[in-house]
Amino acid sequence: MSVFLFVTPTWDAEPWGKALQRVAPKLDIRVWPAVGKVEDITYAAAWLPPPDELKRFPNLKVIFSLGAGVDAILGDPTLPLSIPIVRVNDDDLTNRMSEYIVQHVLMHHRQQRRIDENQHNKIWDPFPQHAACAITVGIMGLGVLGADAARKLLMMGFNVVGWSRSLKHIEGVKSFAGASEFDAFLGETDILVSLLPATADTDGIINRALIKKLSRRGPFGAPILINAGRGRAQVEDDILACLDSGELYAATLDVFRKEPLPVTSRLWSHPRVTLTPHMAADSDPETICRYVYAQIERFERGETLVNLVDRLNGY
Ligand code: NDP
Ligand code: OXD
Repeated sequence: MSVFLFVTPTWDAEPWGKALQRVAPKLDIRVWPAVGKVEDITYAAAWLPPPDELKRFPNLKVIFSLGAGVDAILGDPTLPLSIPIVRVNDDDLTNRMSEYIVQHVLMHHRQQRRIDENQHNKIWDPFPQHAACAITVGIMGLGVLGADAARKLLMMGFNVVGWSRSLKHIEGVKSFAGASEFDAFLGETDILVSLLPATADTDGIINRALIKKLSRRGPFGAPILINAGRGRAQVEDDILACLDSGELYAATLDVFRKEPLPVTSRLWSHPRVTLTPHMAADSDPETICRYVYAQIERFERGETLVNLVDRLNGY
């Protein structure tokens, strides 16, 4: 008998439980912390689980991350290595992320903040606009989300380059890979988009040294940063210092080292920062529950799980 547990301390689990029950009416579904007997639990789906929680279930067969990022789950060092972790790879979430990336690239490109300020001050100023092809968007993390955003930005007319650990072949996108090609990638990038996972290798990668290596040939004379990957990749004091000095023209940040972002952070009020509260790409309960249950059915038929997390690489 399979028993499924949702562990989502920061989310309202009710819509998730209801959605899974619609998909799998006979499944015994429990919602943390009302776990019942720990031996019963065979599958768990988690978002920001409390440390040490998932190791409590001796019969746990698979863990499903309710997001594409798995750093919060992998951050628990007590998690048994033998339990496979499946992450979200789903068109709905991917489309939402691409919407966010396209929206913010366009927002900077079309100088929407300046237009809003002019409207606020009742200033009629049809300032000149440049073409999308005058800008190169560089995407760090050319995985599921980065590749989709790259294709959609190409359709808008931007030049697109990408950087990942392994070389990618996406039509129209110049691809760079690994540490040896990082500086060349940065040197071509006017708008840097980070869709990197949080791992030991990406921790603090968006720092002043990186920002200094970005292109200054773009129409704004200084680069722009969009981070919708993970906050741990950014050094927030460096970003603020670069915005103050003009080394960075502007930034859109969806993710932060500490979430919620403390009210004392200067990022809240910096005139060149657009800030969103980790909402670039929501996970939709109905869609994700269908995805999760389809994987459970595969697993119970003895087939392989897909979109497994590589525990060694950390994503
Ligand atoms: P993927 O695993 O498909 O892609 C990750 C990409 O990052 C891969 O291209 C990988 O390279 C690259 N990468 C990882 N480590 C390095 C490194 N050290 N150097 C260079 N490249 C590296 O993940 P997704 O695209 O599905 O998601 C990306 C991230 O987006 C998630 O991990 C999550 O943190 C974040 N996210 C944020 C959301 C939000 O609402 N803000 C919503 C959903 C996700 P390679 O291909 O060679 O392995
Ligand atoms: C995710 C997220 O990883 O929403 O899916 O951040």
